[in-house]
Amino acid sequence: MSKNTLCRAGLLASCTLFAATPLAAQDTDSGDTLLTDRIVVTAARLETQVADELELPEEIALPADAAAIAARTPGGALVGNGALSGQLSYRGLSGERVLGRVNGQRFITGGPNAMDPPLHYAPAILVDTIEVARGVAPVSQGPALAGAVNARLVQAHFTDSAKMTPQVRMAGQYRSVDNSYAIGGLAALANNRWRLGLIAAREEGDDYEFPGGTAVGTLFERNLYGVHGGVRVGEGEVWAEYRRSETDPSGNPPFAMDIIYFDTDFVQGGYRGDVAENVHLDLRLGHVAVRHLMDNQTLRTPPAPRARATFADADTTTAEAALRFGSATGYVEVGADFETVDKFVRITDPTNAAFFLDAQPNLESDRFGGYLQWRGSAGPIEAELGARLDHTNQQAGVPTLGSAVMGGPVMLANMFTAADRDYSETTVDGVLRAWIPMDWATPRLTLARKTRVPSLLERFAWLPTEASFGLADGNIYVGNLGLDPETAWIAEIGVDFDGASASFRPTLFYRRVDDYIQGVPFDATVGVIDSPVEMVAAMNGDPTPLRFANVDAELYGVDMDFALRPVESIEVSGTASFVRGERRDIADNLYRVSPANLRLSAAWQGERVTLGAELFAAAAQEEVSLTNSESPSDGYAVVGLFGRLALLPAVALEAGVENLFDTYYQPHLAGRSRVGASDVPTGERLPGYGRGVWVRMLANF
Ligand SMILES: [Cu+2]
Repeated sequence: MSKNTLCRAGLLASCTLFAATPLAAQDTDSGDTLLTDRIVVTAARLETQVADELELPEEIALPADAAAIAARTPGGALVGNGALSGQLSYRGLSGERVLGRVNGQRFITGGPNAMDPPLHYAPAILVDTIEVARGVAPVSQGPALAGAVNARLVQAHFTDSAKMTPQVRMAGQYRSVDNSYAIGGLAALANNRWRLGLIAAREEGDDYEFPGGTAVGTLFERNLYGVHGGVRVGEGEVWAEYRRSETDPSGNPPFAMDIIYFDTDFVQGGYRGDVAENVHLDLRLGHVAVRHLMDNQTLRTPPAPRARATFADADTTTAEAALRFGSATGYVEVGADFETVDKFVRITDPTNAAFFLDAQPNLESDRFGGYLQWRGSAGPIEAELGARLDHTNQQAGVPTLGSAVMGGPVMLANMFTAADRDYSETTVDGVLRAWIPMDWATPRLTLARKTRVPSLLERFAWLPTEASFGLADGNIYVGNLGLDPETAWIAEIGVDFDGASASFRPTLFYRRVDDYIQGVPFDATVGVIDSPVEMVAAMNGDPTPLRFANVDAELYGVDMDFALRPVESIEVSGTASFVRGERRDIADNLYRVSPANLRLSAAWQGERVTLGAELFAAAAQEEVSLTNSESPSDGYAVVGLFGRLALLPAVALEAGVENLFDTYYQPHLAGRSRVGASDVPTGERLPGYGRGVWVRMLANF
């Protein structure tokens, strides 16, 4: 039993709805899903020590951004950079330190400032479940320094009979606060041998309202469609899927530019299944191609005086193989994976064809990895133990500059071209998890060493720009060819208390990150413009640029989820999270670390009706980063109401009121607006959504 069991038993009544179909009977993206909190399928197989699954919350209006749903996990928080550009912060770390995947597929996002973080490609309206690794990810999931999240989109499932039957799943939502709608669904045909499904979603929203006006430049629009299928071959399945995501002009107020488009194709396929008695094989090939344009003219009001439009491409090809000997709870797994990445970013002036700069000139990264993972028991102790080795090569091409570009950037491009632009790193990761299952409590321990190779941006950003994978602190950054990989040493202890009418799962964690990569002052003479980098940065509005460098950091905290069911029809549940992040080499705090917070919901559940309220409260954050010029924030509390009505066994209506008291608040992790003509003053943190109503219809046949 876990919190989720309680939730899904009642509160998240969507499970009652969706459990009717043979969901998730076979969609193992890899062996690790067997270690997952997969309550919907069979309660007998829970291994909640490794990962949690979040279903779509019925307590809130579905945010377009699935990162906002993932952020409901204990230790989770949302880094807000735009309606479709949210990042999951997990235990104080975000960006590329948290691995994000869609349908188990790894890929590199396209925007140099992470306008498309991984979950950008998982419209909430199409999400089936979000799997969040508890604490650290198993080595089988590949490199992942500070956590891992995987969004699974709805898909067709095999049935028990030879007869082809249709599967239909539809959802639609209207939300008043941003006048947005989202519709999405699955139409599929399947039997016990074949499955074929089509998915599609469309979302559109206006600038949102807050107490005090309209947050201009926050509108969004996105379409996604795809096809997938599988056929049973022997004891396994051969499967394939293709998806295209098209984001249309969408605002990013904390950045200098807004999204004009993301046109992104996802393709992957493979085989998964038993190849012999107790031998499981998982093979997977994938490719993701991101094509992106952003500018500071189309949506920005008023448009920036100096027109800029930036094109960004990113391509990722992956190949993975895993062979498992043994059962789900006692095995040895050996795996190998390969990932190759190409990135290209060109900054242009739409009014002058002779002005352009290749800010990321054909950056390439190739990674080969291998791992060994064991799962078994020793007496009363259950354990998972794994180690992996990765070798990464990184290269950069030669930047091309238009003839209208002169002075400092030309000098920097020449210096970069003359430098060594070929690097390789070998990294070693290890994870040990152990737990002792008992009747009402499961004490658990995790020890891990996790690494992260510097990103292509952190290493090769030769041109000082604000591109920083979404830090949005207003600083101009420049790359550092000499960076070393980050190494995190992680320890956590916790206990899962599970009773019939209550569950409580606290975790205490410590993360020591050596060679933590963050911006530091470019040189010792801060503010004195005595280098080409400072000259170029000053011309672009920041005379005190930062360069990425290895520093030392540590994070510690405690978080938990809980659920209480004092009587059958009432459930109280929630999460509480606390984290501190500090530099170890100087007296400063880490940037964009969430303040202590509490989420508490209470629901009454009748035969066909559920009614409830949810409170989210966050403390003030005074522990801010001086290096990143971060400002403190105030505490706040917001309340929402929600309800659900089961109309038919397969159709439910959900509705609610968000921010009931129309509270003005500014989430600490929200970016600061740079839109001139908005009711949010320039430089202020974007406020949370004002009061609004929402209504949602869900159908599943
Ligand atoms: Cu962008």
